[in-house]
Amino acid sequence: MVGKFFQKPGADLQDRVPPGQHLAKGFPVLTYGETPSVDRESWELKVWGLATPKTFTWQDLMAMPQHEFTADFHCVTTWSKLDVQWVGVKVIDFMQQIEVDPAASHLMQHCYGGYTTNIAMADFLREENFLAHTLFGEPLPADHGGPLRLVVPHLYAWKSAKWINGLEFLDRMELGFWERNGYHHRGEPFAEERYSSRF
Ligand SMILES: Nc1nc2c(c(=O)[nH]1)N[C@H]1C(S)=C(S)[C@@H](COP(=O)(O)O)O[C@H]1N2
Ligand SMILES: [Mo]
Repeated sequence: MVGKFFQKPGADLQDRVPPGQHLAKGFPVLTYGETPSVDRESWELKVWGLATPKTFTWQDLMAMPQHEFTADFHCVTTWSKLDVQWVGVKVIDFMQQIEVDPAASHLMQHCYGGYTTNIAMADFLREENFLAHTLFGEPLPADHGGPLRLVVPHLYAWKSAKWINGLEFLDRMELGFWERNGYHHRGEPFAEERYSSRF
């Protein structure tokens, strides 16, 4: 898929672009279904399952430490975008605000609109993961997941839930939307974990 909107990475960038990926010139939008419309005033993020249930409002999120992040973004449909600039809250800082049962090994990300995606605790609790509300200096546009999305740079971007509104802590792996439809349960781009071997 090399053409007007994609280019092959130059030699200098090759170690940053996973196998089988091409650089996108813009920042494509990839959504299954409609873009939900959620305003910051009514937005909520809930945690449940193997965690003490708690609901966060926009104000709660803004009171947490804010950081700038620059991260590469890899969609399994073979486009990557390098150096995406975000502002948001580190997952590890967010986790300070909740109480999770030590038996929790996995979680399910839930979204406005019904999308889900699973992730192991070890992949979720990484220093470089964050909840983003700003993209290239502007409020995160609705089609990119605004008001708030998760960003997990070390996995394919289908693990980065847009319009996130729930974290369900689990003591086993359950499969989310794309994972039930043939995609890999983990999705590490440099290992090309694209599809599930069960299909
Ligand atoms: N809620 C929700 N989150 C989602 C998706 C989706 O369809 N719904 N698509 C995923 C996929 S496949 C990708 S590649 C990225 C795309 O993010 P973008 O549209 O900001 O480029 O979001 C991920 N998060
Ligand atoms: Mo994707």
